[in-house]
Amino acid sequence: MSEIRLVAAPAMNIPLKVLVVDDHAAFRDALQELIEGFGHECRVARDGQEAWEMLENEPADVVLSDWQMPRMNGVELCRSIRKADGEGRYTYFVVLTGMTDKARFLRAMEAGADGCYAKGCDPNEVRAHLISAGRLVGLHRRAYQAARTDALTQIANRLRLDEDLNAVWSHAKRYRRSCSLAIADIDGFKNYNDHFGHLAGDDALRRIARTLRQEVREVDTVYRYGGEEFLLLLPEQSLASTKLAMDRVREVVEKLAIPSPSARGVVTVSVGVAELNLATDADPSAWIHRADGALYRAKALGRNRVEV
Ligand code: GH3
Ligand code: MG
Ligand code: MG
Ligand code: MG
Repeated sequence: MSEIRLVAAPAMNIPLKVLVVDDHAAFRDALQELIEGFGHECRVARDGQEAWEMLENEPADVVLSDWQMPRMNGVELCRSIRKADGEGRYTYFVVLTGMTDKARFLRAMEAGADGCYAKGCDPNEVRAHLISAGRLVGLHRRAYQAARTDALTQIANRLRLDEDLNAVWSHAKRYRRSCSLAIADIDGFKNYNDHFGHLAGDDALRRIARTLRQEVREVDTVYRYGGEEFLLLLPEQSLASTKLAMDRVREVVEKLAIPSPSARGVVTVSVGVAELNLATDADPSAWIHRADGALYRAKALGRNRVEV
């Protein structure tokens, strides 16, 4: 069984997007050259305000910032970044200052900095900051990913679904884009477990999850919705083409020929499909509810079929 590892490796060598912020041109350029020499991407900004505007267009993994600068100082920049850092992003922030008063170092840390050091261009010291940054940024990325992944099947989980549904919903509202949704439920799965045991059931779930993932487009997402229920989001896909796509998927699952105690002799799925309708769906759950209704009909009409 695959395990989700959150422990950071001793040294993270992931390439980082770095932003150096300093009103002193020579220092800025020297730092940039050094960082690029370590194999990271590095942009520069002349003050906090310029950095803030650059980060709005393209976030950075690491910011190395001077404290005293015109317009917006380093600690103000740090506070703004911390407010904007969403769940999916953590900006590692280091203040490099010419000031030597250690009480100030503490103030920078309290404002959200990950480190505050005397300004310098020592290659080993700069490299040390980047190792520390890579470790934390990597850890954050893995934790974020793990929180949105189903441990059994390694596909997207409910949390990811809730976030994506909200995103699809507002995108569709704003741009009048279409999207279809399918719910696939394994037929007679309780019986399967009772007959072959829970571990064999887990294997079947993993195989079906992998198959669904392989059979849809790159832009589609497959989620583990419930125990033996999978939800698929298919952007820009009409009801008719989703029905066709899911008919094919249903057939592929059947042809996996996973032996089953059911009358059909192999594991099958029933599928309900619904296209987003902004005129009638009050919220994403109304849309899911319609797909659920279609799934219920597929079950009632004999299973191993797709209904809309
Ligand atoms: P139907 O054709 O109407 O869908 O019948 P069903 O037996 O599939 O439906 P039911 O909802 O009664 O049973 C779902 C079963 O799925 C019961 C539960 O033990 C099994 N299940 C849910 N999650 C897991 C899991 O993580 N692993 C295993 N092995 N089984 C699971
Ligand atoms: Mg300065
Ligand atoms: Mg079910
Ligand atoms: Mg079922």
